[in-house]
Amino acid sequence: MTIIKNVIGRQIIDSRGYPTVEVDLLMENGEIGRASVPSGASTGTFEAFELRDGDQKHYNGKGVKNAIEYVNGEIRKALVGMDTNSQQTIDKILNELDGTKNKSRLGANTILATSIAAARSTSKCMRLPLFEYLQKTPSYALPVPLMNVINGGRHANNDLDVQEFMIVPLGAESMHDAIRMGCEVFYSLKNILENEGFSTAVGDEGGFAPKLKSSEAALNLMVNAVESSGYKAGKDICFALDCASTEYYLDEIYNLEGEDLKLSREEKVSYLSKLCNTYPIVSIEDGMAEDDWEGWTMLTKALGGVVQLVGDDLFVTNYERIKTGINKKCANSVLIKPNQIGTVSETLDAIYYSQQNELSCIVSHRSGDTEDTFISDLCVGTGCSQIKTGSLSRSERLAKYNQLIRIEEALGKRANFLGASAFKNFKY
Ligand code: 2PG
Ligand code: MG
Repeated sequence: MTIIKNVIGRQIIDSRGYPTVEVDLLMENGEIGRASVPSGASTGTFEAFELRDGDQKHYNGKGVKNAIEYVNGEIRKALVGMDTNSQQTIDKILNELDGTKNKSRLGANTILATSIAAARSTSKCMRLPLFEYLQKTPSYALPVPLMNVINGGRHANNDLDVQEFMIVPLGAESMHDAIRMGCEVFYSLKNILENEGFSTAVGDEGGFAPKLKSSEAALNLMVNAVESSGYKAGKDICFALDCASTEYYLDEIYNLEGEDLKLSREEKVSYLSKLCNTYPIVSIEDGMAEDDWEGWTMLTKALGGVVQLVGDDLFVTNYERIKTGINKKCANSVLIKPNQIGTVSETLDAIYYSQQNELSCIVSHRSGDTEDTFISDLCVGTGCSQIKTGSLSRSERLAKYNQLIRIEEALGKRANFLGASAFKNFKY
């Protein structure tokens, strides 16, 4: 029932206009499982390898024709006739075919697209919704969304050093209610920006990208937007940041050019503590750089009891790095990006290992993304308490929110929107 008849790879275009890999698995019973993969801009050094052609005459070197050749050649040969029923077996075959530690021969993009296509085809053949197929134990938890309404860093053409300023509608009653609240704040923020003479053009993740100079300026606008939508900042809606600190860390100094600040790791901890004391911030991602373990330990000691501290570039969805983080008492939460590690099975391993060790998990998109909604099903299926999938504009972001609305509808009365309980281990 779950036997692969054919494997077809093609080059499609992501939300930044860059090529990416899409794979169709055609099953013996006529079902098709399709998947396409995203791509980051502020990537961590320790992420699995993304294969690009490097041919400058073709999409400025960003093409993925070699990846597609692997799908239509080696991978097709290895997978046709295989049963996708065991995701682990499929992923093992793909990893063995690649033969490297960081998927540098076939590319994590090539492998992940195939791996997700296998999960999707199996769920279709089994007539199960994808989130249910991915479940280890029944979970009806719907995640709190972290919605990136102001874009900075590598995702926007402005001076904001912090990459993402997110609203967290933890006071909502349901997923669709959280999305409505997010949209309403997004409209208010647009009005405020217009009235104050700022641009309302959006960045890579669909949040506004005004030419602001400091984190405080962005957070002040967010407080205004929340309150003018009729919500209480700190009660109905809290805030989250992705500092993407690796991007401006050099020689043990955090260089916040937009704010004209050069901070030591101690000063960076104080900078973040001050923001947390002034604004209702419940979560800070990559507050320190990927190789500044000492800074991470320091930050966790200072804020770990009250704020969710999320490792993205630090952990790169990699079991080994998460384990190191636990030993060094760094962070208390893990960002989960399937393309950082490159297969569905290894993504599930990272999630379950983190959950067993009481680290919260946030499933995340990438700044270059497609209409694929796998992460929404992954998040619900694994009971991760939060999802990060951009702002309330740009269809590649909304596709994930819309899928969560459908999942909530399918679950009906069983659906349990986590709300504030997602942050129960922290100050909130
Ligand atoms: C991040 C991501 C997604 P990118 O840093 O968390 O928001 O950005 O995909 O560019 O790495
Ligand atoms: Mg990040």
